[in-house]
Amino acid sequence: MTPVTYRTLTACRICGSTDLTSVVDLGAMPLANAFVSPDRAGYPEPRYPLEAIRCGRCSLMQLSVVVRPEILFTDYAYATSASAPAVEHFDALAAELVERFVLADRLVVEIGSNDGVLLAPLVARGARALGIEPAANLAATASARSLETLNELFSAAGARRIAKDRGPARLVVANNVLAHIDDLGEVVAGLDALLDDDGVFVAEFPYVADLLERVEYDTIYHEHLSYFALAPLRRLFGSAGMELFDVSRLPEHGGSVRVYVGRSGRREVSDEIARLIAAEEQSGLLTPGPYARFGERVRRSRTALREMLAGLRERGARVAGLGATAKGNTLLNYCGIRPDTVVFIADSTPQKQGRLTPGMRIPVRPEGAIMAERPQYTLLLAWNYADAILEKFAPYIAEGGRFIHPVPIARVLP
Ligand code: JHZ
Repeated sequence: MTPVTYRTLTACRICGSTDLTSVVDLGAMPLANAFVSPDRAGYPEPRYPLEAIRCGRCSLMQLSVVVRPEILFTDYAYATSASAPAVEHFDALAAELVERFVLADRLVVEIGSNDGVLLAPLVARGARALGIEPAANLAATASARSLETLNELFSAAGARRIAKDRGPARLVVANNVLAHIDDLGEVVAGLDALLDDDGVFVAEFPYVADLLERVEYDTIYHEHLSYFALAPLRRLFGSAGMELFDVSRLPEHGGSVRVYVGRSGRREVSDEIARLIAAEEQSGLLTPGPYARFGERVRRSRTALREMLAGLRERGARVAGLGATAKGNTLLNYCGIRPDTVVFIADSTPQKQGRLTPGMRIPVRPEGAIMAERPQYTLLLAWNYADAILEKFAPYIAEGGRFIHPVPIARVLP
């Protein structure tokens, strides 16, 4: 019997409606973080449908299929600490959370704690931080840094066990994780079991309004099951006796939102919640319009990038890439960009180096390869870090090197 690797969505993950319509179909794609070791290069890799759909009732954009989390997350190539700006971001977040929610000596649980990038500054500031991380390689990295990490997927049963063993948590935090979880009801039940009466849940996730506006179609991949606006999330927590009490917009990952959630009625609710939801309503984000236009804008973006790269090839220019990102793999596969066009991709993550990108099979090399080889152009696959990367690669730019920023429409930097 063939093992079940994915399921097709039949109803909206938040409101249960079966009124689901296609937003954009990116075709059959390999998994965005499934980097291939060279000895496996001769073997084809599994592909899964990659299509975003929209719920006609609550407007949640989501994927039409759910790949089993064990396939995606047991061994995970993305290590947050490989990106210096992310380390700074989470250090600042730890400082804010410890001060605002008085976390010294309190239990803080992080869902999807990766290599401990947030656990470390939380512990340094006196919190009792515990990570939950399904990837064995990352949980081991964090544990080696003396950051206590449970190697498992977050579940309501696991949350009850933690609360029983260690007492309730003052804070549960989940960054770039909510979008990855199929059963959001299970998350809410876990939070209910784990948080103390005044406990807070803080989550960051890419904001669908920014994704649509800036044509960040490459951030669509199998790990990202949901593309949240605030309105559907308010509905999710509201149905479980919890409420959003604060929100902020962030520049991270092309535009993100950070929400603060507590038990209903326990904390003063910021006007920002109503303001952002009103903005979502006024901009049409909760209507079909922006989603219907998105597909055409994605196809135009692909054409512009392909034409730019074809022109460079004709002129004999050498092009490399920077950032062997998950989104880069959506972009490369959707645009059909192969090693004859982008000869290698440089990346600071040791686990990605020496491997080939999924699907297009472009070799990943250490970051130093850009300065050593000096390709005339470098495709910026980690465009979310454009400022930091342009600064870091100032010597490359000074010698005539240029970056290509691929979305919304390919352009050359600086
Ligand atoms: P980055 C990840 O997506 C995966 P990715 C995940 N599923 C998710 O939800 C999103 O983040 C939000 C490298 N790099 O952050 C390091 C350099 O080489 O854009 C990383 O491999 N030099 C959890 O993979 C990659 O680029 C540098 O100077 O799309 C960045 O990956 C910098 C700054 C980064 O996320």
